[in-house]
Amino acid sequence: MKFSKLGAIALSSAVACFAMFGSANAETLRLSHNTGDATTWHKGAEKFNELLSAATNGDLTIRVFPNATLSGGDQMKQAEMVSRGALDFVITSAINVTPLVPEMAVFSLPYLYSNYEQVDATTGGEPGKKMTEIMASRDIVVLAWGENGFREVTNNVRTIKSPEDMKGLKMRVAGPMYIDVMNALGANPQQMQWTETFTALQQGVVDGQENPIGAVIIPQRVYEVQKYLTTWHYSYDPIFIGVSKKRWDSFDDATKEKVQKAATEAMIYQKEITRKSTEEGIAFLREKGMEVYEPTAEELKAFRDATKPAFDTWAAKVGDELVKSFQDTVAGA
Ligand code: X2X
Repeated sequence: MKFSKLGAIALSSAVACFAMFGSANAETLRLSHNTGDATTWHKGAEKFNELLSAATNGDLTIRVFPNATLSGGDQMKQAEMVSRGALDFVITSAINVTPLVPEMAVFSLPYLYSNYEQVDATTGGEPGKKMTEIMASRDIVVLAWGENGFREVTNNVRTIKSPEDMKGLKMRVAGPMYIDVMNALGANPQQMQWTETFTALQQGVVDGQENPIGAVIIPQRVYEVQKYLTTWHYSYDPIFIGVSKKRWDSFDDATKEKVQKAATEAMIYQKEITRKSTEEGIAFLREKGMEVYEPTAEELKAFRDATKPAFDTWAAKVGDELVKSFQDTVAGA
């Protein structure tokens, strides 16, 4: 029988329908992160969605929720929600996971790293693999490492050139390890959600904060409420795309492969734009009126020495073996 005209119309409208609405299996998964929608974290998340939607012909899309809204604004709670399967995906940084997985503090131990080569040697090598295993044992599947970056200190009181300059400053910090670091420097640390920090700086509730230039300080316009920045590179903070084990186990092998590939590529992109923005960042911040101080090697050593007690406290919490594996890889990079 000849294919009827009516049949052809029915078929073409079915195709049109499919193109418009995707297949019957189309599913939207949720991704939470705890920075604003202009950051490189957010751009990385959107890239992940774009790549995954394309790879699955629209069967899987990711809805990105910035500012930790899905965990009621609590940036530390996101990891715990992913761990118990209440949230599909998360992009967050190491320090935010430490209440659940203390070992994650290894990355951000003060002055563990001096440069990106050392960072990449750990995230791309055995130490990164080991951390992925530890996270998987807490039901968070780390798909790829990205970058928050080297955290630099800003404040409204004075130029920071030495540990003495930190004395008495009221500093907003993200997590428990940074409280110990700030205490070692004689500052007055206060743990606060990132989403509340801009206002706190503006109103003088705190004098300063510390965050990476490219990923956070520039896109979240910290320069509008802070005068002094010192590039002390005291702590490196990676981010990652993580998926709940529950969700991951629900994917068939072909889907897992697509999710993995999209995450890997999205974080490569995110790292690239973060490093570029950081590189151009100091000039940009000076243009915006910030006073940027770049410490000498000797001045950096004074910060390193002063923060050693916090390093030791947290190295003990993380476990000597893990710390040593990071240090060995750093030394060989
Ligand atoms: O809260 C911060 O400082 C931020 C955005 O860098 C983290 O999530 C650790």
